[in-house]
Amino acid sequence: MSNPEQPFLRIIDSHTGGEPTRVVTAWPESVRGLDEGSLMERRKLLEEKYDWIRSACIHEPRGHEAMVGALLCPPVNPECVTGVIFFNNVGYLNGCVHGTIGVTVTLAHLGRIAVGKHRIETPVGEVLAEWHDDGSVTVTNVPSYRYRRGVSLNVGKWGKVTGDVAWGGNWFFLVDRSQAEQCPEVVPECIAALTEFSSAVSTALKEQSVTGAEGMEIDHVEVFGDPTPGISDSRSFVLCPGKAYDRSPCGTGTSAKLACLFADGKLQLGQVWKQASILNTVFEGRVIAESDGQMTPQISGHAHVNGEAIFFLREEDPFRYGIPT
Ligand code: PYC
Repeated sequence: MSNPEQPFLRIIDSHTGGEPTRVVTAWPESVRGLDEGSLMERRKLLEEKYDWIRSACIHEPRGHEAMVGALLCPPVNPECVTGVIFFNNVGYLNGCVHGTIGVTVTLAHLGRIAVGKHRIETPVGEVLAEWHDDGSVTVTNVPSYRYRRGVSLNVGKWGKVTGDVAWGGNWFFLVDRSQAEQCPEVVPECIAALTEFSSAVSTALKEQSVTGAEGMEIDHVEVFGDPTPGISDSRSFVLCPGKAYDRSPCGTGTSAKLACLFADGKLQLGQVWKQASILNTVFEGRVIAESDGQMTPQISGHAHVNGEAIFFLREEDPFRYGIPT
């Protein structure tokens, strides 16, 4: 058992299609205010005063660059099962679908939810998560849309790269590999080259002032390859803001992809789109509603709880809050 006098964090780990989610369920009593105010205010408090919770969970030696954290806190709306604030190796995330799937199976593991639908509060609004009796989870994501089509960038040695800008809970630049001559193949053997390519695209977006709506930074790059026969309609590689690639098919990225397909008339309401990750793990996505140029995506996937721990934060440990990056 943890000793309340000893600083600690209590965590539960899971992965969703290979992408980790580290849920923080308890912290020292000296941390105050994470149960008051709006979730956006609490996210700000975490960022300004208690960022060490993020760094202790995400950075080495306990974490690694691909780790995503999710701090559970009481919701403002009592109809929600929990509030959650997501973070990664460089800061705090708007939305995170693989993380919501991870949080849902963690709540089930804790006995806090039964099979059925549950509302979860985030700093950018509520999402609906349904835990099914086969263990899978369906997340009804925030309304998504394509903002710009066929934007061309000059990407140094990679030449001209054309893609779409879309919102799926985060901002994405979506590149169809067949339209980008120099783009590496979307296969696991090319992860290093895809990381280099996508980082160069990310830099070009900044240098060439290509943004999402209202000047918002496009902080995710998504490259789409061919279908994997019998598995998916397309395989993708997603580069996240901290330069780690998403091991899952990226739920917000799949939502952005669905928005583009829907806008092009290549996907109908209710039609299933199977999106594979670079590791060939699959999310099923569909559009369930359309209104005012935006569509509501639903994403289904599986997550597995794979560990529980108490992290000690002892003063004599120079890396108790993680190795600074
Ligand atoms: O599944 O939405 C997602 C996601 C965002 C960043 C990592 N995963």
